Amino acid sequence: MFRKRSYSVIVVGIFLAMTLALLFFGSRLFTDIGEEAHITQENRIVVGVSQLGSESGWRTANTESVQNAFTQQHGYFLIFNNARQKQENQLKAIRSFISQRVDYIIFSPVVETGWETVLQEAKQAGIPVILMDRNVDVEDQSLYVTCVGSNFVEEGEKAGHWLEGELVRQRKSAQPVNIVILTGTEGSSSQIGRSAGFATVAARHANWNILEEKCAEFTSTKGKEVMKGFLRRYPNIDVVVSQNDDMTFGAIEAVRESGRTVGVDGDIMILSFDAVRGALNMVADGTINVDIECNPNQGEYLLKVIDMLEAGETVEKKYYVEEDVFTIENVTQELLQERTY
Ligand code: GYE
Repeated sequence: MFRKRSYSVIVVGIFLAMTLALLFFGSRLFTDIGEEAHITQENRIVVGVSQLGSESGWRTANTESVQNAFTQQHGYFLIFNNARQKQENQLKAIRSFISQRVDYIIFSPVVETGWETVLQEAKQAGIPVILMDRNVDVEDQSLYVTCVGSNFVEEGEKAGHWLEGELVRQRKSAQPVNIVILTGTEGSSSQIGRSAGFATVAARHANWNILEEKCAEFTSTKGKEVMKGFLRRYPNIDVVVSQNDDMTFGAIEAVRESGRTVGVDGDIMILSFDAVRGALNMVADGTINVDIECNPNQGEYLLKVIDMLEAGETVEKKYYVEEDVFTIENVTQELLQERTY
């Protein structure tokens, strides 16, 4: 009898505990996730950032810049998502930001097309969208407020202009020059712009033979693989244009393994983009001929833009970050030491 009673007390106890747990956690579950975000961050500005991936050193620096900008001390609550190179993941992240009713959506679009519907949804929800790094190709420009990033066409032209000057300097501007191009993620603003910019300069030179242009996805592994293919197909490459430093690192390995040399005193000229510290070291020692800088420190620019929007000011449709061109002449020890990425 005694035993039976204690057994039923335990059963009732467990039942009560489970009911209480259900009530507590259930109510939390049914709370709108958005409200939860709004409760936890009180007066802070809630920013949802969809980063496209972590394919390169540049991207890592860009992510750090954003995370250092949208901090609690600066008055922000940051919801960060890494899309791992997939547009569908970015679409999911943006939709979740909308349902969480964030104050701003910031994203770096992996490619330019395919954003209309989701941007329309953000607009209907009244959430301003700011593009970072890359751009979108949409007819309705009101679908985003502004874009903070680089002038990729100009970067491509800078590479072309540098090559023009260098060939004159080497008294080679009249002889055939064989060029291969490693391009970044197909359909991304950085790929489209850099290709177009370089192509306009190349079109002015009948002696520039572009042997092949091939996508290596902005990664070192792919850069090496694609470069190996180029070297197999073309025995007489003079110039490699590589649309980011990571691909350049891979390409240099491939050239060296083939028994040829690179850089200022080498067989093959290397033109790169980004100018991360590892690459600048290679500019300083003559391995890379020129590096067209692409500035990943966009966090501070984004902070300024949001400050303006919060103050009710009108913002420009595009803000370009400051960028330089580096060769062995202007990469100083001081610059290398100061470089944070
Ligand atoms: O050059 C590359 C990165 O869009 C500017 O993307 C960016 C490019 C950058 O992965 O390294």
